[in-house]
Amino acid sequence: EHTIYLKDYAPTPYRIVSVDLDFKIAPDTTRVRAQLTIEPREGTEPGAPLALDGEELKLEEIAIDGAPLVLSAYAADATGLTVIAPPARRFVLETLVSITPETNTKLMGLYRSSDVWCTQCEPEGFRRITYYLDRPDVLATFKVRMTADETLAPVLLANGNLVARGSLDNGQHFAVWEDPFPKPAYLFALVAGDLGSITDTYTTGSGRKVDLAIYCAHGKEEQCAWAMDSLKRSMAWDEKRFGREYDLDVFNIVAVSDFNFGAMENKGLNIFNDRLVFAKPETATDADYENIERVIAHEYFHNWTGNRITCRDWFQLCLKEGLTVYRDQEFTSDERSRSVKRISDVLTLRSAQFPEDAGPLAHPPRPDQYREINNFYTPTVYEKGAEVVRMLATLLGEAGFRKGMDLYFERHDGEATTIEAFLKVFEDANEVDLGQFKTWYLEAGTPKVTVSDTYDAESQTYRLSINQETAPTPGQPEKADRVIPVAFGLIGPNGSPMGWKGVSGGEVREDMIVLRDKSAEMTFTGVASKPVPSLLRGFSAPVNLATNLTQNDRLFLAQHDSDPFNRWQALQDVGLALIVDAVAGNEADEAAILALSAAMSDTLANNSLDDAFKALALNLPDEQLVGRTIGKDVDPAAIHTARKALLKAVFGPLVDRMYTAYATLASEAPYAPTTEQTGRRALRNRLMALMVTASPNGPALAADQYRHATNMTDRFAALVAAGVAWTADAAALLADFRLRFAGDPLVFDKWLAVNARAEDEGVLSRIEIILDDPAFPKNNPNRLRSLVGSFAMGNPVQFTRADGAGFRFVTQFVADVDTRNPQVAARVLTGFRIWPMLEATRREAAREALVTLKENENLSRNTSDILARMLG
Ligand code: HT7
Ligand code: ZN
Repeated sequence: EHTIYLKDYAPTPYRIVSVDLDFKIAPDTTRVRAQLTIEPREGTEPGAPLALDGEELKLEEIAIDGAPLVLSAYAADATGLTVIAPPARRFVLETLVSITPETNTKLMGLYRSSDVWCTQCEPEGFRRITYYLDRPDVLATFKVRMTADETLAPVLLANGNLVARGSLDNGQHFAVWEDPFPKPAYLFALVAGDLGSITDTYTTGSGRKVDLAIYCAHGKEEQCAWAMDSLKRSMAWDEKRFGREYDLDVFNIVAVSDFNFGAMENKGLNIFNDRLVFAKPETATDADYENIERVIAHEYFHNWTGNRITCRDWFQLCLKEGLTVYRDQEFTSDERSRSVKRISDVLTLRSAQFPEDAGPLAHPPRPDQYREINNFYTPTVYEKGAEVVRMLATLLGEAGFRKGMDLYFERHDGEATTIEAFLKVFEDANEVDLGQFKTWYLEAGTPKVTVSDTYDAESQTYRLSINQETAPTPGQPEKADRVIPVAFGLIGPNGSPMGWKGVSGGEVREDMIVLRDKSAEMTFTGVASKPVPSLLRGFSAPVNLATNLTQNDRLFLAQHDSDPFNRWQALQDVGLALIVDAVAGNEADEAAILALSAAMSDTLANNSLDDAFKALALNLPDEQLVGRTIGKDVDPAAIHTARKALLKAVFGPLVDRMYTAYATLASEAPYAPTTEQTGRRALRNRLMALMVTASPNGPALAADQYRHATNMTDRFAALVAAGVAWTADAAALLADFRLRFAGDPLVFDKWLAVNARAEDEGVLSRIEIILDDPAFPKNNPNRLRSLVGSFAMGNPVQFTRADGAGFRFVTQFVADVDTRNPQVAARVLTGFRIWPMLEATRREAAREALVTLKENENLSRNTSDILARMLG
């Protein structure tokens, strides 16, 4: 199979200057007439062939400067169209193709979702609409004319500004849109359908009035209010924090029901998976509200980081994605609680990216080869990419980082550029050398940072030795040393921060060690008593940290650290060590369990901590994290048992206190997705979930909460607690939920996900019954991912059943879905990435399922690429 390498990058021999598209949209067949104004680049050999991309297109006409081409002047096949000897000057290539959006189940290119025609072009969908140089370094201005039946498609949208519209004969109408900003084809979008909308306006800092609209299925309009509110706050934030204003007269968002991803940042016309637009208190949870806010912001922020400045090639994907995730994280931190956001982001990083980086699919944030680019929209490109940008900000400081960003926007506006250019602006703006820093972009794997300390009372010196090690990853046996910012502080015996007189032996700033070598040994003088070090504050680098801290040291940090992230981390570390110990069969450290229980109790009672923080703290590390910590011969069932037992031991003694707090936290206030209310509900629901495990009365409490809930956050939390633990009421609650919200597909997704995550043995057969129902929507990515994706990613014990039934179910599902939607199939298959770490029986069962899938000769490139890498 064909591999594409970064080292082979070369500009195209021809440029496309401008594009004129004319869409005749109609059921069954849509015709696309394209007039591409093309010119040879300087240095192109006169008459060199012009190779355009094209897939599943039926070519009906082709002409250059108005003259039809003879058959021998071009060649068309399944991957594109070659004009054999084009003019050696500027010319207009005109093609007419027909396409069939109705049968497009891949959801790339132009397709039909619930009767609405819509597009998805990133990364390589535009070639399914017309013949084109479908790559991000070809930037052109687009003018789009669309014609459709006025009843079927009263709404006609494309990128940019509306320049004309009107009625035609036979019930047809048309609209013309023009986008003045040159853009790559992946940012093209079009929507045609019968849609409702809400509208608003936003005035930018410099006084430009922007018309805002969100389009959706009729009847859902009032569920778009939160998305609109989030959009306006995003626009204001990007002006304030990054000095970036919006640049067109309109900004449109469209919600569609069938979408392969979360959302898409098409210029002036963002298209969204409707699950990331619709919200009302009865059907959306606090987490849904926060997710909508985050993704609306993310897509909006792409207008500058992605659209105005785009990627030269797809190897540079994290140039726009990592940076834009960093920006959306900062937005949420500024709008809500910074420490809570940081903890949540690190939880996501550890549960999604760390396993990727430690397994067969590991790749650098900027890969240097790929077979299928769709398989690189990964947690590494997005979340680790954001961590790398965050480290830049940490190392350069807020002002230095902003100077670099300002220079980036100034220097590269209108360009398709690279990670090298991005790093260069920070070097130039701050007069620093980021040569070593670049390793973060080029190498895969999570470094392990090991720290140990010693104290000498007599000389009042304190020593920290620190070293880094990154294990080999596929294709990268050798690893270079990285620049690692380790934010830190020393804490004295009374719990207060502790200073020092002098330090030698390493690069130590006021509150940060910068490790550049394999190891460093730092000596702090004038340290009056033995401190406890608080290391990697705020998770200042995406690494695994190992220290010689004792359980007591950690409990001390949990109580005294001024850094909220490390307070949280310390409690998690105490729990982690206890679970790992239990799985290893060691005798329980009763003293540590009691101490952890007391620390949890103190956390609950501490009035200076906010509720959302407490909700995160009153927990034990998840089972997958425990598995990765153990690292090999992992038995997920044993981990599950050990974790459950520790939950009981730690929280059992606190049940009365938890119940009192639970009762006190109840609120009569009308639902609002505010930070204050969200935190309160998060803590109350966390306590409820803990009681389901730790108290005999827990299951009844959950059932009671489910029945009396007045919003989806509380109702769903109870359903999850009961459903995942598969309590005696679980089946009845699920049945009620299904009926109560019948007809709402997004609530159906919630129901599917709970079904998929149930921990009991019966879960797999119940999933099969759901999936085999002829009424189950077999082509909708949201439904498929909620059911099967949740099973493969969110039910570690049953997915990895020792008899292999979980593995076989998923590979059979992948083989089936792959024939219709390869992107969904390939993504679900990544659930197998943990297989090499499993104990022998499970490992062999997983391998067998994967090998059987590989025997299927018709697999898509998406799925066969994941499969080949998975099997190594
Ligand atoms: N830039 C967008 C990526 C995306 C996408 C990728 C593959 C297939 C379908 C897709 N839809 C959207 C989304 C983002 O990161 O903002
Ligand atoms: Zn993005």
